[in-house]
This record gives sequence, structure tokens and C-alpha cells, in this order.
Amino acid sequence: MLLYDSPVSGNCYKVRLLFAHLGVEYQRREVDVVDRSNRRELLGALNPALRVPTLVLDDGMALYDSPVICEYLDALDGKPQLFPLERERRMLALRRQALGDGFLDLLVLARNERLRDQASQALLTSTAVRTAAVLDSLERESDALAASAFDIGHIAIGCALSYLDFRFAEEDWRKGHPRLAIWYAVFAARPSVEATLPVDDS
Ligand SMILES: N[C@@H](CCC(=O)N[C@@H](CS)C(=O)NCC(=O)O)C(=O)O
Repeated sequence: MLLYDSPVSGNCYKVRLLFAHLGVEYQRREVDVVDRSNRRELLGALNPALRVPTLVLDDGMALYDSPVICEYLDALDGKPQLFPLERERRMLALRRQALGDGFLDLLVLARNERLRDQASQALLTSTAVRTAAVLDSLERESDALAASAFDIGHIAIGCALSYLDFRFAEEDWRKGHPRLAIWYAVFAARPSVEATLPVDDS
């Protein structure tokens, strides 16, 4: 399997974490997520949205986005664990995954806006308000998260918090969210997480 990947993308990080967690071997090809000049050449025949992560299977089929790739990897050995099959547990895991992925999208939006010459203050305020609301909601859910079996919901939420530390290190989100901070410390101590954290490209 070949993963089209970026070391600074939170969505790619989620997929690399899954590979590490499941102990599955793969090859990777790095894609520059800022410079789009050769993106069509690299990804045009695989993913019309030209985004990473994109995973090319050994038979040539391409999978995207990260939720689809993660579900595929989890079911590789025929015994899915991170995407529970039982309906109630599955819906909770998928909802948490949507919250974590949505949180990550929000953080990427805020970062890209900050990097623009004339950043929109209205957009930055809106992303800050939504970020605070997500963190408050996760604080309320952190005991339930800690008590439930590790699944794709935990992974997506943990990846978004890793990205928050990575790109917004100056924002002390742990202050005011003590139970979430404890949950995240346990998540971040997992060997598969430590081995795959996003790396600084500066
Ligand atoms: N929801 C998608 C998001 C994929 C995505 O936004 N990828 C970004 C990197 S984090 C990308 O390829 N950006 C480059 C671009 O859109 O030009 C997923 O979960 O995989």
C-alpha cells in the first residue's frame, strides 16, 4: 500500500497513527500541501480533489478521505475493533470521529487564515468561538471518553488536540479543561501516538 502523505497534515497524521497502532506496513510518498504545482501530476488520476491522505491499495484502487482509509485499515484482518459493529457503539464512535475531524478542519481553517496577508477578523473570531465550544464539549465528555474502549473517535479527537499543540502551542487549552488534559496525556503516551506526531516544517 502506498500512502500519499504530508508530515504536517493532521488528517495524514490520523492515518499514520492508525498504521502504527495496527502494526501494518506501508510505503509513503510525500506531498507538499502548500505548493500545488505538481499536485495534479501526483494525485490527479487517484483523487480528483487532489488532497491527502490518499491511500493506493496493492490492486491500484485509491481510497480517501481519512475516515474511509481508517475504516479500511481497521478491517484488514477481518476483525475490526476501532470501528465497532454494534450499532450504538458504532454511532458514538462515528460521532466522536466527526467531532474530532471537524475540530481539525476548524483549526486548519484558522491557521490558514492567520497566514493570509489580510486575515479576516470575523473568520478568526468565529473559529476561536467554535474552538472554545468544541473544547468545552470535550471537557464535558472526557470522563466518558476515558471510560470507553479505544476506538476511531478517541483517535480523531486525540489527533485534533495534537494538531492544536502543534500549530497553536501558545494557546494554553489545558487551562480550563483539566479533565480533557488528563485524558489527552494518557492518549499522547501511547507508543503509536508518540511515534507519529506531526513534525515541525520550519
Ligand atoms: N476531511 C479530509 C480532509 C483532507 C484534507 O483537508 N487534506 C488537506 C491536508 S490536511 C489537503 O490535502 N490540503 C491541500 C489542498 O486542499 O490543496 C480527511 O479527513 O482526509
